[in-house]
Amino acid sequence: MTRLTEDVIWGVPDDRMDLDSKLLKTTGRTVKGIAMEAAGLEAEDYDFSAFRAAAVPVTSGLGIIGGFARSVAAITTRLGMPSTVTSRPDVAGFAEATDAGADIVMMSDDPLFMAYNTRERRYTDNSWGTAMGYSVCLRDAAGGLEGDDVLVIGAGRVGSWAVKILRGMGARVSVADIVYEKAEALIPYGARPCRDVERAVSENTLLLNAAPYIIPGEIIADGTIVSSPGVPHYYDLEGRTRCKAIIHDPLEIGTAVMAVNSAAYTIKREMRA
Ligand code: PYL
Repeated sequence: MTRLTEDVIWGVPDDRMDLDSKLLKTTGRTVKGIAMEAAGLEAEDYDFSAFRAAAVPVTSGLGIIGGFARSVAAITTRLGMPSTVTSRPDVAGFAEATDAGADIVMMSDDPLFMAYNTRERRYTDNSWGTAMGYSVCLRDAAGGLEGDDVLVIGAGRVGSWAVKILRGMGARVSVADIVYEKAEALIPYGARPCRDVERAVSENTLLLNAAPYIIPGEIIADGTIVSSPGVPHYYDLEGRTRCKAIIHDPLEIGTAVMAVNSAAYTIKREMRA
């Protein structure tokens, strides 16, 4: 998982990239719509105002990323969740969130970013959220994936989840990783490992790029749809010309999916009651 930097997420608090407009064009859904679909909430819309969210900065490991907690709180606010950033980090921040009655606590150290539902004592992690969100984006942009060939680039936590999720959507999944053994480890989940990523890219028009891999445009097939959570994110002019759609954001889709999925633990329990 590549660590974000302040300059990559600077525009998230004010929604500078206007992600909803971009996603509506390519997938027909807003961020919230993608998140609800990813969390298995059938409703067209949902009022999340009963879920109070708190983003807790965490100083462990490589420390706080400037603007990270503020970006997370802006994302949950855009979902309709009343959101705050705690004034203190770490355990004191978690205590502050708990005392304030937060229902969803968002916090990340270097290896794990979670949305913890305090009512259900369950969490959703960002790797799953990102993989699910970007798989839903690819499926919607492609008009369905049943029986279609999809190439997943990167067999890390996001790519590995994406392989399982895309297989669940009926896709025929190939996977490439700079460490071939990591791609091979996904064979039990029905994936076909590829040794030559450039050849695999040129032979596929549905890609999920979950690696810090900058794909040279000249190997991309015309009409390709790339669902691209990986950072750093860059497609050259040739790549942008050949692609039918390139779906990317640095943080929002994965964070929105995990927050909604975490709230859905409560929603689904109450539906069963
Ligand atoms: C969750 C992001 C998505 C991509 N890479 C992941 C990353 O950068 N993880 C580290 C996040 C550290 C946050 C820091 C803070 O500001 O609270 N501990």
